[in-house]
Amino acid sequence: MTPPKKTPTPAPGRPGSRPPQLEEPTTPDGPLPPKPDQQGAQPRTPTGAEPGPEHSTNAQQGAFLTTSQGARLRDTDHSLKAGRRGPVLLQDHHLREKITHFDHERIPERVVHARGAAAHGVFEGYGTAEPVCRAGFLAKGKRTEVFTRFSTVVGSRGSMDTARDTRGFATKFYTDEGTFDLVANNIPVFFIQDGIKFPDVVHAAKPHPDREIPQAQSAHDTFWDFVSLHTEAQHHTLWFMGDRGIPRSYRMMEGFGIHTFRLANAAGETSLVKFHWKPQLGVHSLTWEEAQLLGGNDPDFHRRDLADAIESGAHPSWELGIQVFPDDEEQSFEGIDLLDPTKFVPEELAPVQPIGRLTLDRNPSNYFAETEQVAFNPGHLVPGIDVTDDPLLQVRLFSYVDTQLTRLGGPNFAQLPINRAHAPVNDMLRDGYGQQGDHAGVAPYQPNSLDGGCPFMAGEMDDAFEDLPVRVPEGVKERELSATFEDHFSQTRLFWRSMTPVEKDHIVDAYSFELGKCYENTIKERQLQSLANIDGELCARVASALGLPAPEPTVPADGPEEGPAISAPLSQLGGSWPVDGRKIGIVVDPEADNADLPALHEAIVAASMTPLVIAPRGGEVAGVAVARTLGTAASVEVDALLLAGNPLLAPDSRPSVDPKAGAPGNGEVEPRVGKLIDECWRHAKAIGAWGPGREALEARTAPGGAGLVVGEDGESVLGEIIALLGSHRVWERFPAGA
Ligand code: HDE
Repeated sequence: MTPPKKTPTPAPGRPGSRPPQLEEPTTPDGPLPPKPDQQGAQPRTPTGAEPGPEHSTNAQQGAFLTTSQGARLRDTDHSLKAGRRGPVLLQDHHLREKITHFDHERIPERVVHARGAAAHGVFEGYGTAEPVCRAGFLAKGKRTEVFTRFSTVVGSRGSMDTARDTRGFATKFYTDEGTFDLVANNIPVFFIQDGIKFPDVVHAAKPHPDREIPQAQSAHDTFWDFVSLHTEAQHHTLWFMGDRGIPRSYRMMEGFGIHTFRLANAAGETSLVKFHWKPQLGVHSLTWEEAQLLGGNDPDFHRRDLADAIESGAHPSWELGIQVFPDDEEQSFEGIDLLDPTKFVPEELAPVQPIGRLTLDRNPSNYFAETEQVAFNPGHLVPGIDVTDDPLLQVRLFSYVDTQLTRLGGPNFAQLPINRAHAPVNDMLRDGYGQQGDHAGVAPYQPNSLDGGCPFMAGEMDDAFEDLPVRVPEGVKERELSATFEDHFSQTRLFWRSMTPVEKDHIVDAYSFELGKCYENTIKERQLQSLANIDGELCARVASALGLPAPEPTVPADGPEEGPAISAPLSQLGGSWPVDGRKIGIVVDPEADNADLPALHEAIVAASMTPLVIAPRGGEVAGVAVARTLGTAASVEVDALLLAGNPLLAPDSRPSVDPKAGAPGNGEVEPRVGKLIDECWRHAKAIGAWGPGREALEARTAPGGAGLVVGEDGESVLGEIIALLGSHRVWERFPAGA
């Protein structure tokens, strides 16, 4: 028999053959060192800023593409075939490995809080918590690495950032004594009082099960059906019908632990506390129209805002504070049941005492590895911090690990780099899917003698976590809540009454929109009954918008029995705040004299803000890069607008732009510039103008209108614009004013 003939190997470089062989830079003996970009230098950041410090050591080692077993590859573009035009061979390991892995790239999204954005940072303790808490990370000057993930609740992973919703604010503190997770929201009260109802409220808020619409919305029948049937949900709902449901930025949100927690000091004395995050930049929101426009214009608005701010060096920061209450048997304070998560404690009754500062200063280098795989759990506690019997918190203590077992594919997700404790871990947990550890020893059980008794139990002096010896209240087993949970309206009323006129207008508009999107009149009528029980004026205004009669209240319209009639910190208006990370649009006319533009650009950067130069076409104007053309610019992207020129005031001499935009005659404002001005005016943003920009401003706005700054040059206008930005918006421009 003659052996079969070998198919001749095609010569390198011939058309249709394998690509030419790459020349090896070195012939290494050991594993190749990581490439510069694998050591963390990522030149791929949008602004070319300095990259994050490290990548996981077990990813992307060496300079060559390899299989997952480390065999170097010469071709990843062609499958192995029986002849160039023949079938693909099953023996092609690289092909099968590449496709199989790809087939399994997606993991289940979070059942709630699926859409999020996160950042690394540092927490520095003030030492002021020492009298009530022994946790080491709160000690004066102690710095602890953290990872914070912000999220919407209802929408799925690809939904828009600016939906009206509650926001998650979860922080992982990698402390020396183990990881502490503060898994908080941007609203201090919750929909339900007992965790057993969580699936109900979430099913009601998620898209309808038949058509799977609407996405990331509460403006639909099932949500309002649930809310109107469960009066305990009214308080939380009012908060997110308010401006807090559409934050301007994750950087400008408060955070609340909601539940009451129990702290213990070094002497073992306990206190009850509520955790608060206070943003250095103040609490600010979008207008509803901005939120809706952004949904189409930039669905990633909050994600982009956080990453851009951190990358530009405007590192967002929050103060952590606590309200402290005595830990007595009642577990209530000034008539407020501290175990009821639908209640908050007004700051007038218990001031928020600062205990440390969080600063987010580094963007994740890989979204999936970090932001998607991070696993928070309110049960991750450290010595000195413990839970209470809040029936919502108690259920959460079960839910997080349970969901993560499915979401992260098994019980070893604590070994993922983002979830690894920074304290030494010696847990005797073994095996399971995705096990990363190569554990030594033969005795992962206690007690043992074969591993020398290791690991040891901590002694009294070894700073171990301690379950605080709290008295359990006596009673019989029953499916009931305490009678002190029954009042659902008085704090809801307190919130409404604490709003300024303009905030009340926004709330009325929000209810009118949301209920107006419902089909069932019975649901609207039932919700109006709850609004009547909150406040007559609120009910009458929403009823009028819906064209329905306003019902009479069925409960007395009292405020809370104790405490203030109005709580000032609930309103977002007032005060002046830093403008770090704000975006300033500058409309320029490339044909005009733009000699001052570089200096203006620099002045904006020096004020920790980002300038966006807007011109008819891309390229540069006076050496400054055009960030947006008139085709890509959107008013909702900027916090203030500067008009240095109006690009098409004299269209005859200008390069042609989109003909659909219309052709303005001499003296007319270019339509897209006009739209920018109109929207900024409507959204109560500061607008400044000089030179030919003044004509555009005067043509589109009321002369002498609030928040309009006209000057000789950009720099003089900028100063006033920054002052106006400090209060976020020109509130007087809304009909109700401040
Ligand atoms: Fe959550 N929640 N939750 N939650 N929650 C989750 O855990 C749950 C509640 C909060 O960025 C899930 O890993 C129950 C209150 C945040 O990864 C899940 C109840 C507060 C995040 C879960 C609540 C929160 C979650 C989904 C009622 C504010 C996002 C994925 C008893 C104090 C964390 C996951 C992140 C995520 C359950 C109520 C905050 C299913 C059962 C109240 C910020 O385990």
